[in-house]
This record gives sequence, C-alpha cells and structure tokens, in this order.
Amino acid sequence: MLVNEERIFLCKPGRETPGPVLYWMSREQRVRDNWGLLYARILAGTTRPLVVGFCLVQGFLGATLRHYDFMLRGLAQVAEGLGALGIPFVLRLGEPGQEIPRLASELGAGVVVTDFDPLRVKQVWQEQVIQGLSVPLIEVDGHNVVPARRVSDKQEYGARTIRPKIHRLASEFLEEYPELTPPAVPGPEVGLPDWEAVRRALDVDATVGPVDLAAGEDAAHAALAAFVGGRLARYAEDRNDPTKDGTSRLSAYFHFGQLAPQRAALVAAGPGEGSLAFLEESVVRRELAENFCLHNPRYDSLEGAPDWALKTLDAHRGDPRPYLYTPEQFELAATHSRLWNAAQTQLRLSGYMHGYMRMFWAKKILEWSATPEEAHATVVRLNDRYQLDGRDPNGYVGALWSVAGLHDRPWKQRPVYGSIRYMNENGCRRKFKVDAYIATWERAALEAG
Ligand code: FO1
Repeated sequence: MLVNEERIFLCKPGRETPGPVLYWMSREQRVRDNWGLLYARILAGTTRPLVVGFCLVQGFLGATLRHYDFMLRGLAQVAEGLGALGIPFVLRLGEPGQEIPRLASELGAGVVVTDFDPLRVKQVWQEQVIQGLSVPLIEVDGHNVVPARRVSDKQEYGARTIRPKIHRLASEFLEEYPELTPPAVPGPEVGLPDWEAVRRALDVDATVGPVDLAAGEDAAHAALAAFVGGRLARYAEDRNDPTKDGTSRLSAYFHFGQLAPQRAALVAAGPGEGSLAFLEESVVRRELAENFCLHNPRYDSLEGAPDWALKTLDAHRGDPRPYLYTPEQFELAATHSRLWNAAQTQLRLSGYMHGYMRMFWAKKILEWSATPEEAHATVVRLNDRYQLDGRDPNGYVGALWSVAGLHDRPWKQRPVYGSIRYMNENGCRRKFKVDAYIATWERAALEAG
C-alpha cells in the first residue's frame, strides 16, 4: 500500500459512489509530500477525476492579516502547482460545514478525504461536514511522522514516555513519499482563484501586519536546505542562543503545512548531534504536542495542566507579586524589564520569537500577572495574535509548559512559581549576549515608531 494504512482514519463510513474524489485540504497546504493528497490520488485510480477544495474561513481563532497573508501567498502556489498536474483547486469562502458538503454535491463527489488535525475547531468542522455528506469522509494524518492516532491511545506523560514509542515506530513511518502522478481523468475546468478578490472579501484584523518572510512550498524547501546546509551541524549548541540564527525557522512552514515535518526529518536525519537534537525537536517534541491536543480536550486552558502544577500554583496564589502588569501592558512591552520588552517587540514586529526567549517571555508573564489563569490567557492570546506559527498544538503545549509545568517536572520551590521551573535574566545572560539582543530590538522599536 503506497500510503500506510495507519495514517488513514474513517470519520464517516458509507458507500463510495463512482464520482470524483474530493480532497478537502486544510492543514497540509502543499502539493509535495502530502499523504492526504496522495491517498486521494490513489482513490481516484484510473477512472475518477481528483479535485482539491479549500474552505477559507473568516476570523480563524483570532488570526490576523499577518497569518492570512502568509497562508494565502502559500495557497496561491498550491493552486499553481496543482494546476500544472491537471488537478483543479477550488477555493470557497465560508464555513466548512456548509461549503464542503455543497462542493461535494456540486461535483457529485464519490468520497471526501481530509487532513488530521487535533484542534477542537477542526473536530467541529469534521462533525458538521459529516452531517452534510452522503458519501464517506476519510481523514489522513499528513502532519506526523508517526500518526498521532497510532503512537498512543492516551495522553503521554512527557517526552520521556513518548520518545521510545516514536523511535520504535519511526523505521516503519519515516519513509520516502511516493510520486504524485497526474490524474488519469481530467477534472472540471475551474481556473485559478481571483486572489485579489479573495483578499478584498476577507474581513480580518489588519492591525497586525504581514511579515516579510517568503511563503509557500518553494520558500519552505529553500529554508530547509539553508538550515540543513548551514546551521544543522551547530544546532545542538546554537539553538538556545537568540542572538545566533541557530534555529530551523521552519515552524511557520510546518504550521501552515507548506513543508512536511517528515520531509524535514528525512533530509535532516544523520548521526551528528545537530541532527539528533533537531529530530528531537521536530519529531518527538512536536508529536508530543499533537498527542496532548488529541487526548486532552482542555489543551488551551490552564485546566489542561498536570495536577501537581495546578496545586502548586494554587498554593502560591497569595504570594506577593513585586511586579504586576495588565494584559495590555504586556502587549505594549511596557514592563520594567528591558529584556522582556525586547522579546515582546521582536514578537510584535517580526512574528517570531526564538524558542529560548519564548520560555523566558512566558514565565515572566506568570510571575508578573495577577493570577495564573490571567497569565496563561495572556500567553496564549499574545502568542496566537503575533506569532506567525500561532494557533498550533506546539504553541498550546509551549504555553502550558512555561506557565504550568506540562511535560516538565517539579523544581525548587519559589514565590509565585511554587515548584514550576523558574527562569530569569541571569539565566539568559549565561546563555547569550543579552545586551546585544536588547539593543537590536530597542532600535527596531524606535524605527517602527
Ligand atoms: N484552515 C482552513 O482549513 N481554512 C482556513 O481558512 C484557515 C485559516 C487559518 C488562519 C490562521 C491559522 O494559523 C490557521 C488557519 N487554518 C485554516 C488552519 C491551519 O491550516 C492549521 O490546520 C491549524 O491551525 C493547525 O492545526
């Protein structure tokens, strides 16, 4: 079987009809290395057309123009790439619960394929689409090396417990992708979407503007090549230094599905410690986040944290807070800490914050907020509003790791933190040139006005 059956999950059983195959693209917004698209192509065989549909929703979990701009630039390349293979790409604006069943019936689709995504909003969409469909809906996990539904049937305690399961299964799933061949039967002539009209129709918050990061599959593959060719070797030691461009900078491409994490793993795999560190981050840590969001319905609230963490945060609720800021003051980078303000400025202006700084940035929000609940809400809101890769399982887990010890362990007791791991500026100073980082982003803040 060209697509491992463990990646396939039958959401809505039923009898296929001989009509076209519709691949409802959502998470995996790419032509290459896309298991859902490959599976839909296999179902089309030699007798049925294959059509790709994408439903563009307004206001996806508070996404801003920054996110839609990056996504639409990538989707335009998807439409071109599919067109070159003779596969029509249909864009619909509205709610998937209405638009996908409507498109399926317009096409007389015989079966619908879609992407695995553990986020609640996607499960709701799938439920609504299932109500409106009379043919089967099949979900394919195109995001994980080891399919999330396969690696574990419960919430894993941490990297320590999921790592051996992933390593044991990696040899079965870390495989090369089969070739996507043009369909044997041509689909309906639909032409390319009018992207300018789509942008005009979008009603999104434009106060958080686009970033100048190149978007789309080609840019993602170039970024991967640059990382593997240049920085991978030193990744193990450089990844924690925000003044060095040591990280992969691939997270936005993973988030919008413009690059398959499995492709990155295939290209970066090797004996060096940089490769091992990168595979730990891009496979073990990322798939641990998928596992958490799939099995914990409260993945985006403080209640999703481990009991020991909630207890310790509770016990220290009344501790004096020498510094206290409102969510607005955090958003405006208006704290007493020049380092923290620099991190918030980098986030606001560039849509990216280095992984190490993200942890420091979030932990200080815990320390300087009135309650742990408010702190967690501020971390999630600012992350999803400004990070290009916001609204992602990785981000929800990162917020709970920083604020409430998810996938971490108890540390030495401290005021406010209790036994949640503590971080401070001195820790940053031991890791990298903090003054250079501050100077960079204070200058950027002045230039941005
Ligand atoms: N997925 C869609 O199927 N349609 C959308 O219009 C859409 C908008 C969107 C905006 C910002 C963002 O961060 C994600 C967005 N997604 C959309 C979902 C994305 O494709 C990913 O599936 C999830 O965010 C990651 O789990």
